[in-house]
Amino acid sequence: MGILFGGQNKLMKKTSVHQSKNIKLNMSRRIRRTPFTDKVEKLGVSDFTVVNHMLLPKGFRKTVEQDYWHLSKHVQLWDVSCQRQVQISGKDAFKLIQKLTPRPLKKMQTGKCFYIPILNEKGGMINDPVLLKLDDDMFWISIADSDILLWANGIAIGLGLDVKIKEPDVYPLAVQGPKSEDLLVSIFGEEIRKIKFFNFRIFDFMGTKQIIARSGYSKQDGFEIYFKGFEKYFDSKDLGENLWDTIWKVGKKFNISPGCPNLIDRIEGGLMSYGNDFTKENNPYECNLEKYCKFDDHDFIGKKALEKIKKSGLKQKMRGVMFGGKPYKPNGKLLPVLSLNKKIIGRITSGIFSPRIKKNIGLSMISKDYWKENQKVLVETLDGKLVKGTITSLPFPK
Ligand code: THG
Repeated sequence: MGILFGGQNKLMKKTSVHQSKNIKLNMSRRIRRTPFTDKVEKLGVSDFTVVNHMLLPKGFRKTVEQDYWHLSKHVQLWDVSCQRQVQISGKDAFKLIQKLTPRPLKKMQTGKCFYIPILNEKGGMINDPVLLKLDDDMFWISIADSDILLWANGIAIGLGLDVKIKEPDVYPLAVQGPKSEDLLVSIFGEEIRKIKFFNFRIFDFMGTKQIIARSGYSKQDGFEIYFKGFEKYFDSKDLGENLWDTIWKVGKKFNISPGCPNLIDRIEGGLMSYGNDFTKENNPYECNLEKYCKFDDHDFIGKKALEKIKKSGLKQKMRGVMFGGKPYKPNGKLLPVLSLNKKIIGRITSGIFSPRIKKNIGLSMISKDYWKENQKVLVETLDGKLVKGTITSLPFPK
């Protein structure tokens, strides 16, 4: 079990502390606000979390379920500025980025977004960002919650590469949901419809160039505006608030609401969260990311280790678990998953009741002998009861 669930056992004891109500997080300069934080506060944000040392709204005084139905029918505006960009430019920019990931990038064209694993030298996942190619010598890495700025800088120094690395003045704003396309067409014109999934185009906003991609941390249709501040003309907060207000005003006729990545939608869609569902203790195969790991073509950090892992085989893999019992309200505790003869075979790292599937659903690394679809399992719920469960593939079946 030590190998299987390294790191997570220790976590289990501590997590109940995270649930303590009435204890406030002390805000300081290290917990960065975004150009949109004032806006989400005015709209009644009820909780924040911190990602990449920056505030991320977690709720708006509605239930996750109300928010889920709204997202699936209308349009929402999310402050996902915490998806920080690591900008890598210069003569060796491509060389450095290709060194960071097992996914081949040779054929990547300007205007494309690629989901890429980033590994350490042991083949462990240290991030799963979206990479944007802005030009042959200019890339943004749109990171999950770990410090890739430092990692990339260290590697560039170590290899003596000719690159510039910085965190630009960019704050992604997600417009998600089935009405997001019509909403953005009303502001930026018909060209919005031409953006294909995981591609971006450049649009004008008040005389500034803004990147808009068709992407987002949701399985509904949606866009991400990589809002960029231009100090030359405005303070980035003024321009950002202007953009927010423009979307909000036009959004009214599309029934817009403020939102944030939705846990039900994310789990149903099988979108994993770095630091929650997987960590550096996990390799990309365990995370079902084998399609982004190619060996023939280039050298990358973690390559040797990954080859070894591939040869020796896997002990566990990320799976969906559907389970009964009372509608599960997540509280930070990891629910044990057991075989029918009561051996621990996994722990649910993200779980919630799905009103569409009408069952509890969760994500869990599952040990080898049990990870097949339709495998019957048991899940230990918060009150210590064992309930019946089934292993599913990801995303959860429609
Ligand atoms: N958007 C942007 N940056 C991000 C996220 C995001 N950085 C952090 C985090 N989210 C990265 N994680 C993911 C995980 C999955 C997806 C996007 C970001 C995703 N995957 C598609 C899927 O699984 O269907 C397709 C991937 C592909 O085709 O390459 O959308 O949300 N800017």
